[in-house]
Amino acid sequence: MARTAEKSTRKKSPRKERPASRVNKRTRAGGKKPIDLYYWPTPNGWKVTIMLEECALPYSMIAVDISKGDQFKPQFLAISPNNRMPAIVDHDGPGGKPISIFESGAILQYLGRKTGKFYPKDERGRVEVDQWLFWQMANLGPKAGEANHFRNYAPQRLPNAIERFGNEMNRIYGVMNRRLEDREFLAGRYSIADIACIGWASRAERHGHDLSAFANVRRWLKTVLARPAVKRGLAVKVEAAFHVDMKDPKVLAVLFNQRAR
Ligand SMILES: N[C@@H](CCC(=O)N[C@@H](CS)C(=O)NCC(=O)O)C(=O)O
Repeated sequence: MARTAEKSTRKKSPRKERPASRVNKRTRAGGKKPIDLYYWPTPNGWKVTIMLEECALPYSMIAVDISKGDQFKPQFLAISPNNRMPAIVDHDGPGGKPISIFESGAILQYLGRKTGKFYPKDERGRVEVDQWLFWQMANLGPKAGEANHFRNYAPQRLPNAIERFGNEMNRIYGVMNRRLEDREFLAGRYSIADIACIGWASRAERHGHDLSAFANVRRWLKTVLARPAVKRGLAVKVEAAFHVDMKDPKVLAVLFNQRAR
């Protein structure tokens, strides 16, 4: 099982999760530095914690407090120029040299290639996975984000936006439900395409999306949530995230008033 530790991009952040020193001991003993994971506990972050746990790769978690603007710090932007987490640095990248990666889909593909797990090597199998991974990246994730925004955080209630993204979520879960009609997982076998969807689907009801009409999605969700690595991935917490007040104007300004800098 992989160990996690919270580092922080802020200098004096409290470290309530497992301390980095435990990871460093392991590093000295194992000879390899753990992967640095830049993370905040959200569905996009969980894609990577789940994959790291599934692959039993050691990693060191570095909290990116997106409610306070850590995502705009130069040292983070050097790794993730789109000012979004997750991102990773693999110190044991190609040629034994470090590599940094942003965009959760690219991270999943990289880790799949690196470990040979949850990402088929044959072209047909890989195309199956890629289609559903990109489907998640372009549909389930962004549309759920907008649906959540207009339902829960927008300063004005905009019925048309709420309806538009609510309908999209219904359409998207309908697509997923049909796909899962005659197969256990999105690309046949459990893969990074499933891993990309878990965090979103696990929060669907909480975000106000009704899954009752989508029996195949619910069956799939039950199966994936029963996996021990999925449980561990979803349980990677950051203490500071519990104290974010989504009504605080400063937090709303950081998250929802972004323009080119
Ligand atoms: N397409 C990106 C999306 C990542 C993303 O939207 N991350 C959010 C949290 S779930 C974030 O970092 N937000 C910071 C911000 O909005 O400034 C990926 O999949 O990696």
